[in-house]
Amino acid sequence: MQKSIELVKTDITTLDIDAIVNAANQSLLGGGGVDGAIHRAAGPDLLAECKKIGGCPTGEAKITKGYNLKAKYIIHTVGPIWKSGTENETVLLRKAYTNSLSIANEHRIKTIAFPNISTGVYGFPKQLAAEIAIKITRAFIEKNKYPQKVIFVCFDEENYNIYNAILKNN
Ligand code: AR6
Repeated sequence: MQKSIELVKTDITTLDIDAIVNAANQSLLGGGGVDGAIHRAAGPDLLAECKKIGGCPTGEAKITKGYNLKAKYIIHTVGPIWKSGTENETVLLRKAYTNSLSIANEHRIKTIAFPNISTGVYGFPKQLAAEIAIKITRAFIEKNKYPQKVIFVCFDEENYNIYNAILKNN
């Protein structure tokens, strides 16, 4: 199957696809932003499953069911908190994308959507985060059978314009 990358501006919880990625925190017990939206839409059974997992280190990823979402799975990853740029932030963001994609590959997930990990409360510079997300994803889907389609979901205009420019220009 032809691999593809798409860009949309929407609420990630509304997507009817195999898996969505959550920009979680290390506790995996919910929070604000996209994490809060996903927990609200998936329902309380998600929190119960997350409690059993017992947390997730920064840069790692864990999979749960999607519960009330249309998406069958949720891949929870923890992006880095941007501090000064000298605390391994870029390495950790690359790991968050790579580990999420690896879980999708293991579970033979065909279609997956990513939010703009770390670019909200965690303060990672948006342009740099988008370059990392796109570069890692392009390389991964070229080398692996799954996922076959990756959707980058932007919630704010600024991120949407940044992704659009990068995806168009190379
Ligand atoms: N659909 C898609 N994207 C969204 C949605 C949504 N419904 N809501 C927000 N975004 P953030 P982080 C975008 O702050 O920076 C949480 O409290 C948002 O515009 O959700 O990784 C966690 O529990 C932004 O571009 O995640 C952690 O404590 C992007 O999602 C912490 O925030 C990420 O913003 C993680 O911070």
